[in-house]
Amino acid sequence: MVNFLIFGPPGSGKGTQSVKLAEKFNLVHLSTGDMLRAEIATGTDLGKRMSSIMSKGELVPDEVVIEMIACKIDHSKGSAGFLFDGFPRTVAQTIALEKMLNDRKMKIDSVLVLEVEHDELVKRLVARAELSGRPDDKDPAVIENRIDVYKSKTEPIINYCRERGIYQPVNGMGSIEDVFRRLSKYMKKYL
Ligand code: B4P
Repeated sequence: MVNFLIFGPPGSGKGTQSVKLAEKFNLVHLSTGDMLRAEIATGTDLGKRMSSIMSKGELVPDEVVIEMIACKIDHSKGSAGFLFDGFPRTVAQTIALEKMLNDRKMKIDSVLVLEVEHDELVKRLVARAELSGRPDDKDPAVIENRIDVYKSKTEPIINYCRERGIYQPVNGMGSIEDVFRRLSKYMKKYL
């Protein structure tokens, strides 16, 4: 099994690319953002509690996403590996994921980090707001807060991964197809 993390600021294209990569390489795509939005859409107690946190652009508590992911890993069988999208988002989540995988005789093989300029991130999220109606895309102040939260809480994961030799920066600028080709090239080395 080969396991990848796709990583980058909000709007860097994690979700967009993960769908295409999971299909191409027969990976299970696990998006904590999608899982949380599904909880909100179906009106579960968890969804109700997480909705206000997400609409402000803050991160939901680590234990919530760690539990969701552990459950999904144990119920996903028969693929070439996992593609984690938007998880982990804190160093604590990264350590928990490593432990979860190690306990199951797996590991993180590569962390693909999409690098996109600030103005392009804002442009993409504002454009998505028109189509998705996502509350966290509608307000420019919330978009800026998400980018700040990424810098303070999520970016430190990069150093952690660099020390483990699993950090792979990828240029996330350009068309969806250009970025897809670049990511595919790195992933092919493992598959
Ligand atoms: P996520 O659902 O992970 O979403 P995201 O970071 O906003 O976006 P992503 O990078 O996936 O962008 P996308 O491909 O869609 O998180 C949402 C929220 O959930 C978080 O703020 C947090 O509250 C919560 N959450 C999720 N996981 C969590 C965790 N582990 N811990 C705590 N909280 C968590 O692309 C954006 C737009 O750009 C799309 O419209 C796309 O079409 C467009 N686009 C993509 N690539 C493009 C390209 N190359 N050119 C032009 N447009 C492009």
